[in-house]
Amino acid sequence: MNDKQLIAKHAADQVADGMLVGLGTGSTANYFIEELAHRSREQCLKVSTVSSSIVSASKAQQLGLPIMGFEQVSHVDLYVDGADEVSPELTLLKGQGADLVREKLLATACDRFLVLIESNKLVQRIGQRFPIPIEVMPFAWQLVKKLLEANGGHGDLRQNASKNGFIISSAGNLILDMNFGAHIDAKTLNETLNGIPGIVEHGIFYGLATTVLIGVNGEVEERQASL
Ligand code: DER
Repeated sequence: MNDKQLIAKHAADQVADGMLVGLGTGSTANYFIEELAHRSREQCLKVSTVSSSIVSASKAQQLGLPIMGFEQVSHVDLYVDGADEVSPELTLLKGQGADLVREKLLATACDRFLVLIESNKLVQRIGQRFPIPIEVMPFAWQLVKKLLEANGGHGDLRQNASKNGFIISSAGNLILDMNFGAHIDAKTLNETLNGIPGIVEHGIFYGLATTVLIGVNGEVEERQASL
């Protein structure tokens, strides 16, 4: 069992009968979906799920997990997802998968947000390894980019995999990947981005994670947010 599988299993063990579980997106979230499906099959665990993306919804469906439509859900017990960076204060950077709107909705609506990472995702500051993904209304991208530049950012629209156009999020928006350097902290940047019109969502998840499970060489380290 690799570290991602190990933390995914650890997370699946925290799911209780009757829970509505939010499913994340990405390779680590995929392992969690497999482990959850395994428990529901082998231990008759009764859960329903809501998914942060079409990709994870179809994986859950293939594995026989009951899925609810996003519009049917008003409360989520537990949301389990990966992250691209995690700071010492448990601020996250997400958005490499370009499904920010559903991910942040689930992270905000849930009772508990369990984040699964390998230790290489730990950083000293948000933005250390990746630019900040910023999802913008397509018609607003140039105006938003100017406002972000005025706040010390530089970057551009994210290209699609074939590099012949721009990536479109599942909510139909464009993604600006912006670097802000070390001089602006995640709390301030979160507040700045929350206040710019035309931004639909962004990748800083500030004060949202409840617990981070870190896979390190076959061991699971657990960090709790201090609230
Ligand atoms: O898209 C995201 O926000 C996720 O954090 C995702 O990028 C993490 O994926 P991974 O588990 O494959 O690293």
